[in-house]
Amino acid sequence: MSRAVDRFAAAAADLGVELRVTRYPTGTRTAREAAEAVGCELAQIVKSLVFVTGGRVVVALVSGADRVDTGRLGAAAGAGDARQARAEEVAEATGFSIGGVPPFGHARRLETFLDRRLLDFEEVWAAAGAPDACFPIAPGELARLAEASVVDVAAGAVSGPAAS
Ligand code: 5CA
Repeated sequence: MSRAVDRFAAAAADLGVELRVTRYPTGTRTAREAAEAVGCELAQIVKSLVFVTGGRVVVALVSGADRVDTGRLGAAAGAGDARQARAEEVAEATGFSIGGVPPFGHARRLETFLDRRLLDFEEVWAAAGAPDACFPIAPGELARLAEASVVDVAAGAVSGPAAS
C-alpha cells in the first residue's frame, strides 16, 4: 500500500471504522476513471473538492456527475463566493495530492459540506488517499465520519470532458 493510503486507513481506524480499500491498476485519478474502474455510475463517485472561502479552506463532497456552485458553497460556509484551491493549497490543507484526496482524515480538521444528492444512493465510492485507491461507503455514514453539513451545493450535471 502507498504511504498515503496507509495514512488514510489509519485516520479511518482512529474513527473506529475499517474501510474496504481497493487499488485499481487502471487508475482512479478522476471521477470518470474511478467509475470505470469500480464499475459504478459516475454519479456514485464522490469528488472531494477543496475550496477557499472567507479566508478558510473547506471541503465539498459532491457527486461525480455534478459541479459545485461556488456561490452556494460560500453561502453555506457563511462567507462570500468560494474559489477552488490551488494544487499546493490542497496538499497543504489535506495532506493528500489532487486525484487521491479522501473525504475525511485530512492533515487538519477542515469544515466539510456534503451535497444532498449523494444521499440518493445506497453506496458511493470515494478516494482513499491515492489516485488508484477507492472505498465504498453509505453516504449517511460518510456524512457522519466527515462531520459534514448536508447542503445543496451541486450546480447540475456535467457532460463531456469537463467531468473529473
Ligand atoms: N480519485 C478521484 C475520484 S474519487 C478524485 O479524486 N476525483 S476529484 O474530482 O475529487 O479530484 C479531482 C479534482 O481535482 C478535479 O475535479 C478538479 O476539480 C481538481 N483539480 C484537478 N487539477 C487541479 C489543479 N491543478 N488545481 C486545483 N484543482 C485541481
